[in-house]
Amino acid sequence: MTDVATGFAENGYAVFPGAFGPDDIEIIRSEIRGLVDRFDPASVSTVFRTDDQSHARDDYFLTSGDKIRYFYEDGVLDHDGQLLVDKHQSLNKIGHAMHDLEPAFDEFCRSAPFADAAAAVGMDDPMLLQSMIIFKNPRVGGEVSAHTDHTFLWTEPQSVIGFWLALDDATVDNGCLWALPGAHKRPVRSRFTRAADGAGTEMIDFGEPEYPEDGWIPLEANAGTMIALHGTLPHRSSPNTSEQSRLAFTLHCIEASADYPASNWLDRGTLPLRGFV
Ligand SMILES: O=C(O)CCC(=O)C(=O)O
Repeated sequence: MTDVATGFAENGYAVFPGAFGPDDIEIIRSEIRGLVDRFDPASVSTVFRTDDQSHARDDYFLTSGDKIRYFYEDGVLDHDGQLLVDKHQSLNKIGHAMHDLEPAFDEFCRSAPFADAAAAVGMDDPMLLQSMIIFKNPRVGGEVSAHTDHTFLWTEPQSVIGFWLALDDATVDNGCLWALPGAHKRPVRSRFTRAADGAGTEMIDFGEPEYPEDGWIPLEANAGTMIALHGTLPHRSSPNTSEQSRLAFTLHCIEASADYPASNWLDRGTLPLRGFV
Protein backbone atom coordinates (compact mmCIF):
# COMPACT_ATOMS: atom_id res chain seq x y z
CA MET A 1 0.00 0.00 0.00
CA THR A 2 1.13 3.58 -0.61
CA ASP A 3 1.55 5.99 2.33
CA VAL A 4 -1.69 7.74 1.35
CA ALA A 5 -3.66 4.48 1.27
CA THR A 6 -2.12 3.34 4.57
CA GLY A 7 -2.89 6.68 6.28
CA PHE A 8 -6.43 6.63 4.91
CA ALA A 9 -7.02 3.10 6.17
CA GLU A 10 -5.62 4.02 9.59
CA ASN A 11 -7.11 7.51 10.13
CA GLY A 12 -10.14 7.59 7.84
CA TYR A 13 -9.01 10.68 5.96
CA ALA A 14 -6.26 11.78 3.58
CA VAL A 15 -5.09 15.30 2.76
CA PHE A 16 -3.98 16.33 -0.73
CA PRO A 17 -2.33 19.77 -0.39
CA GLY A 18 -2.45 21.87 -3.56
CA ALA A 19 -4.63 19.38 -5.42
CA PHE A 20 -5.87 22.29 -7.52
CA GLY A 21 -3.82 25.37 -8.37
CA PRO A 22 -4.98 28.99 -7.96
CA ASP A 23 -6.12 29.33 -11.60
CA ASP A 24 -8.41 26.27 -11.41
CA ILE A 25 -9.77 27.46 -8.08
CA GLU A 26 -10.55 30.89 -9.53
CA ILE A 27 -12.34 29.30 -12.52
CA ILE A 28 -14.62 27.24 -10.31
CA ARG A 29 -15.22 30.15 -7.92
CA SER A 30 -16.34 32.20 -10.89
CA GLU A 31 -18.70 29.38 -12.02
CA ILE A 32 -20.16 29.38 -8.49
CA ARG A 33 -20.66 33.17 -8.62
CA GLY A 34 -22.48 32.60 -11.93
CA LEU A 35 -24.82 30.04 -10.35
CA VAL A 36 -25.68 32.51 -7.58
CA ASP A 37 -26.10 35.37 -10.10
CA ARG A 38 -28.66 33.25 -11.94
CA PHE A 39 -30.47 32.28 -8.71
CA ASP A 40 -33.85 33.96 -8.15
CA PRO A 41 -34.36 34.29 -4.37
CA ALA A 42 -38.12 34.56 -4.87
CA SER A 43 -38.13 30.94 -6.04
CA VAL A 44 -36.78 29.38 -2.84
CA SER A 45 -37.61 29.34 0.87
CA THR A 46 -35.83 26.23 2.16
CA VAL A 47 -33.32 26.66 4.97
CA PHE A 48 -30.66 23.95 5.41
CA ARG A 49 -29.95 23.01 9.05
CA THR A 50 -27.99 19.97 10.20
CA ASP A 51 -29.09 20.26 13.85
CA ASP A 52 -32.80 19.47 13.35
CA GLN A 53 -32.75 18.42 9.65
CA SER A 54 -35.84 20.62 9.15
CA HIS A 55 -35.15 20.80 5.38
CA ALA A 56 -35.81 17.06 5.19
CA ARG A 57 -39.58 17.68 5.44
CA ASP A 58 -39.37 19.78 2.32
CA ASP A 59 -40.16 18.51 -1.16
CA TYR A 60 -37.71 21.05 -2.61
CA PHE A 61 -34.91 19.21 -0.75
CA LEU A 62 -36.23 15.69 -1.33
CA THR A 63 -36.43 16.16 -5.10
CA SER A 64 -33.02 17.85 -5.43
CA GLY A 65 -30.95 14.71 -6.17
CA ASP A 66 -31.10 15.22 -9.93
CA LYS A 67 -31.21 19.02 -9.89
CA ILE A 68 -29.31 22.16 -8.97
CA ARG A 69 -31.04 23.64 -5.95
CA TYR A 70 -30.30 26.42 -3.51
CA PHE A 71 -30.61 26.24 0.29
CA TYR A 72 -30.48 29.19 2.66
CA GLU A 73 -28.71 29.70 5.95
CA ASP A 74 -30.89 29.95 9.01
CA GLY A 75 -31.88 33.52 9.86
CA VAL A 76 -31.46 35.13 6.43
CA LEU A 77 -35.22 35.34 5.68
CA ASP A 78 -37.73 37.56 7.47
CA HIS A 79 -41.22 36.39 8.49
CA ASP A 80 -42.53 37.13 4.99
CA GLY A 81 -39.79 35.05 3.36
CA GLN A 82 -37.90 38.12 2.12
CA LEU A 83 -34.11 38.04 2.11
CA LEU A 84 -32.48 40.10 4.84
CA VAL A 85 -28.99 39.92 3.27
CA ASP A 86 -27.51 40.03 -0.23
CA LYS A 87 -28.24 36.75 -2.05
CA HIS A 88 -24.49 36.13 -2.44
CA GLN A 89 -24.24 36.06 1.39
CA SER A 90 -27.45 34.10 2.02
CA LEU A 91 -26.81 30.53 0.95
CA ASN A 92 -25.83 27.53 3.01
CA LYS A 93 -25.34 25.29 0.01
CA ILE A 94 -26.19 24.39 -3.58
CA GLY A 95 -26.76 20.72 -4.48
CA HIS A 96 -26.85 18.02 -5.64
CA ALA A 97 -26.15 17.26 -9.32
CA MET A 98 -23.90 20.05 -10.65
CA HIS A 99 -21.40 17.38 -11.72
CA ASP A 100 -23.93 15.94 -14.18
CA LEU A 101 -25.96 18.99 -15.19
CA GLU A 102 -23.50 21.90 -15.51
CA PRO A 103 -20.76 21.38 -18.13
CA ALA A 104 -18.13 23.36 -16.19
CA PHE A 105 -18.74 21.30 -13.04
CA ASP A 106 -18.88 18.06 -15.06
CA GLU A 107 -15.39 18.84 -16.41
CA PHE A 108 -14.07 20.02 -13.04
CA CYS A 109 -15.34 16.95 -11.14
CA ARG A 110 -14.02 14.58 -13.76
CA SER A 111 -10.56 16.18 -13.82
CA ALA A 112 -7.39 14.39 -12.72
CA PRO A 113 -7.13 15.70 -9.12
CA PHE A 114 -10.47 14.11 -8.11
CA ALA A 115 -9.86 10.89 -10.09
CA ASP A 116 -6.30 10.60 -8.74
CA ALA A 117 -7.44 11.15 -5.15
CA ALA A 118 -10.12 8.47 -5.53
CA ALA A 119 -7.52 6.03 -6.87
CA ALA A 120 -5.04 7.00 -4.13
CA VAL A 121 -7.49 6.12 -1.34
CA GLY A 122 -8.23 2.78 -2.99
CA MET A 123 -11.48 3.23 -4.88
CA ASP A 124 -11.84 0.55 -7.61
CA ASP A 125 -14.57 1.89 -9.86
CA PRO A 126 -15.80 5.20 -8.43
CA MET A 127 -19.16 6.63 -9.49
CA LEU A 128 -19.96 10.32 -8.96
CA LEU A 129 -23.09 10.39 -6.81
CA GLN A 130 -23.50 13.87 -5.37
CA SER A 131 -21.90 17.32 -5.56
CA MET A 132 -22.39 20.29 -3.25
CA ILE A 133 -21.16 23.85 -2.92
CA ILE A 134 -20.92 24.69 0.78
CA PHE A 135 -20.74 28.42 1.40
CA LYS A 136 -20.07 29.10 5.13
CA ASN A 137 -20.41 32.80 4.45
CA PRO A 138 -18.94 35.28 6.95
CA ARG A 139 -21.06 35.69 10.13
CA VAL A 140 -24.04 33.62 8.86
CA GLY A 141 -22.32 30.32 7.93
CA GLY A 142 -23.97 27.59 10.00
CA GLU A 143 -22.63 24.63 11.93
CA VAL A 144 -22.45 21.18 10.32
CA SER A 145 -23.10 18.81 13.18
CA ALA A 146 -21.04 15.65 13.69
CA HIS A 147 -22.03 12.95 11.23
CA THR A 148 -20.75 10.28 8.89
CA ASP A 149 -21.49 10.39 5.18
CA HIS A 150 -22.59 6.74 5.17
CA THR A 151 -25.53 7.86 7.33
CA PHE A 152 -26.81 10.01 4.47
CA LEU A 153 -25.54 8.13 1.39
CA TRP A 154 -26.00 4.47 2.22
CA THR A 155 -24.52 1.69 0.12
CA GLU A 156 -24.22 -2.02 0.78
CA PRO A 157 -21.44 -2.65 1.47
CA GLN A 158 -20.43 0.83 2.69
CA SER A 159 -18.41 2.49 -0.09
CA VAL A 160 -19.01 6.25 0.02
CA ILE A 161 -15.98 8.53 0.09
CA GLY A 162 -16.32 12.31 0.28
CA PHE A 163 -13.84 14.57 -1.51
CA TRP A 164 -13.92 17.98 0.18
CA LEU A 165 -12.09 20.82 -1.57
CA ALA A 166 -11.21 24.13 0.08
CA LEU A 167 -12.00 27.07 -2.23
CA ASP A 168 -10.97 29.56 0.49
CA ASP A 169 -8.35 29.05 3.18
CA ALA A 170 -10.27 27.10 5.85
CA THR A 171 -9.14 27.74 9.42
CA VAL A 172 -10.42 27.12 12.93
CA ASP A 173 -11.68 30.74 12.88
CA ASN A 174 -13.85 30.50 9.76
CA GLY A 175 -15.18 26.97 10.27
CA CYS A 176 -12.75 24.37 8.89
CA LEU A 177 -13.56 20.66 9.01
CA TRP A 178 -12.94 18.72 12.23
CA ALA A 179 -12.56 14.93 12.29
CA LEU A 180 -12.18 12.12 14.79
CA PRO A 181 -9.18 10.18 13.42
CA GLY A 182 -9.60 6.42 13.42
CA ALA A 183 -13.27 6.57 14.38
CA HIS A 184 -14.29 5.28 10.94
CA LYS A 185 -13.66 1.87 12.52
CA ARG A 186 -16.57 2.36 14.94
CA PRO A 187 -20.10 1.23 14.07
CA VAL A 188 -22.19 3.90 12.33
CA ARG A 189 -24.67 5.49 14.74
CA SER A 190 -27.59 6.24 12.44
CA ARG A 191 -29.10 6.05 8.99
CA PHE A 192 -31.15 8.76 7.28
CA THR A 193 -33.72 7.25 4.92
CA ARG A 194 -36.95 7.92 3.13
CA ALA A 195 -39.74 6.93 5.51
CA ALA A 196 -41.15 3.44 4.97
CA ASP A 197 -44.61 4.92 4.27
CA GLY A 198 -43.10 7.12 1.55
CA ALA A 199 -43.88 10.36 3.41
CA GLY A 200 -40.74 12.37 4.20
CA THR A 201 -37.64 10.97 5.87
CA GLU A 202 -36.56 9.42 9.13
CA MET A 203 -33.32 9.11 11.08
CA ILE A 204 -32.89 5.52 12.29
CA ASP A 205 -30.83 5.45 15.50
CA PHE A 206 -28.79 2.27 15.97
CA GLY A 207 -28.27 2.95 19.70
CA GLU A 208 -24.49 3.31 19.48
CA PRO A 209 -22.61 5.48 22.01
CA GLU A 210 -22.28 9.23 21.43
CA TYR A 211 -19.06 10.43 19.81
CA PRO A 212 -16.41 11.29 22.44
CA GLU A 213 -15.75 14.97 23.17
CA ASP A 214 -11.99 14.41 23.04
CA GLY A 215 -9.83 13.43 20.10
CA TRP A 216 -11.32 15.72 17.45
CA ILE A 217 -8.71 17.49 15.34
CA PRO A 218 -9.11 20.53 13.05
CA LEU A 219 -8.30 19.92 9.39
CA GLU A 220 -7.19 23.41 8.41
CA ALA A 221 -6.71 23.59 4.64
CA ASN A 222 -5.47 26.22 2.22
CA ALA A 223 -7.54 26.94 -0.89
CA GLY A 224 -6.84 24.15 -3.38
CA THR A 225 -6.30 21.46 -0.74
CA MET A 226 -8.53 18.41 -1.02
CA ILE A 227 -9.46 16.15 1.89
CA ALA A 228 -10.81 12.62 1.31
CA LEU A 229 -13.16 11.44 4.07
CA HIS A 230 -14.04 7.79 4.60
CA GLY A 231 -17.82 7.26 4.64
CA THR A 232 -17.81 6.15 8.28
CA LEU A 233 -15.46 8.88 9.59
CA PRO A 234 -17.23 11.30 11.99
CA HIS A 235 -16.64 14.89 10.91
CA ARG A 236 -18.19 18.27 11.57
CA SER A 237 -17.60 22.01 11.19
CA SER A 238 -18.35 25.02 13.40
CA PRO A 239 -20.35 28.12 12.50
CA ASN A 240 -18.42 30.84 10.72
CA THR A 241 -18.51 33.76 13.13
CA SER A 242 -15.55 35.43 11.42
CA GLU A 243 -15.38 38.00 8.63
CA GLN A 244 -13.64 35.51 6.30
CA SER A 245 -15.57 33.39 3.82
CA ARG A 246 -15.03 29.59 3.91
CA LEU A 247 -16.25 28.35 0.56
CA ALA A 248 -15.87 24.61 -0.19
CA PHE A 249 -16.89 22.09 -2.83
CA THR A 250 -17.67 18.45 -2.12
CA LEU A 251 -18.00 15.44 -4.35
CA HIS A 252 -19.26 12.14 -2.97
CA CYS A 253 -18.40 8.92 -4.82
CA ILE A 254 -19.55 5.33 -4.36
CA GLU A 255 -18.28 2.06 -5.79
CA ALA A 256 -20.03 0.85 -8.96
CA SER A 257 -20.26 -2.64 -7.46
CA ALA A 258 -22.08 -1.50 -4.27
CA ASP A 259 -25.87 -1.51 -3.96
CA TYR A 260 -27.44 1.97 -3.58
CA PRO A 261 -30.90 1.27 -2.07
CA ALA A 262 -33.90 3.28 -3.30
CA SER A 263 -34.58 4.13 0.36
CA ASN A 264 -31.72 6.66 0.22
CA TRP A 265 -33.01 10.25 0.49
CA LEU A 266 -30.91 11.22 -2.58
CA ASP A 267 -32.92 10.11 -5.59
CA ARG A 268 -31.16 10.70 -8.90
CA GLY A 269 -34.27 9.88 -10.91
CA THR A 270 -33.24 8.93 -14.42
CA LEU A 271 -29.78 10.54 -14.25
CA PRO A 272 -27.27 7.82 -15.10
CA LEU A 273 -24.55 7.23 -12.50
CA ARG A 274 -21.25 7.99 -14.26
CA GLY A 275 -17.62 7.59 -13.29
CA PHE A 276 -14.63 9.84 -13.90
CA VAL A 277 -14.46 9.03 -17.64
O1 LIG B 1 -18.09 21.80 4.56
C1 LIG B 1 -18.47 21.50 5.68
O2 LIG B 1 -18.42 22.30 6.61
C2 LIG B 1 -19.01 20.13 5.98
C3 LIG B 1 -19.08 19.24 4.78
C4 LIG B 1 -19.52 17.85 5.11
O3 LIG B 1 -19.69 17.50 6.23
C5 LIG B 1 -19.76 16.89 4.04
O4 LIG B 1 -19.63 17.22 2.87
O5 LIG B 1 -20.07 15.73 4.38
